[in-house]
Amino acid sequence: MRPATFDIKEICAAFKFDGDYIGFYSIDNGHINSTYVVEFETELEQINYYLLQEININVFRKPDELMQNIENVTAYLTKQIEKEGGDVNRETLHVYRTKDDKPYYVDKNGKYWRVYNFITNSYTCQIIEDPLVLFNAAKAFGRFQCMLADYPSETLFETIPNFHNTAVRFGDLKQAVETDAVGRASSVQKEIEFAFKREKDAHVLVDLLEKNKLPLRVTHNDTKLNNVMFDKDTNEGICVVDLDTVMPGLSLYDFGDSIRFGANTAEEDERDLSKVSLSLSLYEQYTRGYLSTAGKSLTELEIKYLPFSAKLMTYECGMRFLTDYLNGDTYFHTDYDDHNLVRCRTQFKLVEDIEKKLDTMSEITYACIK
Ligand code: GN1
Ligand code: MG
Repeated sequence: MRPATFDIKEICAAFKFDGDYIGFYSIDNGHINSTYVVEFETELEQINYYLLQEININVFRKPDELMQNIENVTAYLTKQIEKEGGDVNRETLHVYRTKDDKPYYVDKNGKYWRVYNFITNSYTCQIIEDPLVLFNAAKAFGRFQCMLADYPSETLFETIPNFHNTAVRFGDLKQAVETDAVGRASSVQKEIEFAFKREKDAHVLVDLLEKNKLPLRVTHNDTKLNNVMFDKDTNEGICVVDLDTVMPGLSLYDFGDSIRFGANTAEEDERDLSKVSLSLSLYEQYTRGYLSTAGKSLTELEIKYLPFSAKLMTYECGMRFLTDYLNGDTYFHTDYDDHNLVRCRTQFKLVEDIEKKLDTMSEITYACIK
C-alpha cells in the first residue's frame, strides 16, 4: 500500500461532511489518482462514507477545466437518470464542493483534493470470475455512452490532449527510445521491436476519424473493469466512475479498452505470461452486453472495427507502459522497479493472442447482433 503523506483532518475540515470524523482507508486500484474512503458518524450514530481523491496534477494539469467537465457531466447524467426513474445517489458520481464552494481543495503541501459520494452496497472487480459480471459491466458502459449521446461535446475540455491518438502515442514511444532518459532502452529491445513492427495499426482509427468515417462521440476513455461499481445484491453495474477522461472520442476506444482489461485471462501486471490470453467467451459476454445497450446507436463501420479496437487499445496501452518505463516511471503509479515493464509485456502478449483470434472475434461480434 502506498504511504499516505497528508493531513487528513486538515483536508476534511475544508469540506462539508455530515458528522464527526472517525477514520479513513485507502483504495489502491487506480494508476493515476489516489483514492480514500473517509468515515463520519452523525449524532444519531449513522455512519456516512465519502470518497476522497487526490487529483494527480502531474497528469491533469488544468484542475479547473477537469472539474468543470466532471461537474457538468455528472449534472447531465443526474437529469438522465431522473428521467429514467433511477437512483441518482447510486447511479452517478456527484462532486461535494468545499466550504468555500470550490470543486477541490488545495492542501498546505499543494496537493489537490476532491470529494465524491460513496456508492453504497457496491463492489469493484480487478479480474473476472463470473462472466455475468463482465456482461453487466458492458451494459453499464453502453448505457453510460447512450446517456451522454446528446451531451454538447464542444463544451468539454480535452483534459489530456491526444489521449487515445495511437499515432501520437507511437511517436511518444519513439521519442522515449531516442532520449533513453534512464538508460533502459538496451534492455527492452524485444518490446521496442514488437511495438515498432505494428506502426501501421497505430494509424487505422485516427485515419478513419480524420476522414469522418467514424463518428466522434462523448466517450469515457478509461473503461477498465474496475471503473464500474457493481451492486452487491444484484451484481448489476450500477455506476460508471473515474470521469477524468470523459471527452470527445471514439466508441471503439471504450469498447477496446474494456476488452483489453476485462477479457484478459490474467491481471494487467501478471508476470507469468503463459496465463495471459484473450478469453473468447469473455469477449462474447462483453460484446453481447455492450451491444444490448449501445448497439442501436453504432454504425456499421464501428461494429466492424470492434475486434480490431481490442487489439489497438491493448497495443496502445502496452506502448504507454513501455514509454513510461523508458522515461523512468514518471506517469503511472508503480509498486516496484519494473512494474511498467511487466505491464507492457502483459499487454503485448495479449496483442499477440488477439491477432490470432481476430477472425473468430469478428464472427462472435456479428453473431451477437443477430
Ligand atoms: C490509467 O486511472 P486508471 O488506473 O483507471 C490510465 C488509463 C490506462 C490505465 C491502465 C488518465 O487508468 O488510460 O488505460 O491506467 N488513466 C490515465 O491500467 O492515463
Ligand atoms: Mg483512471
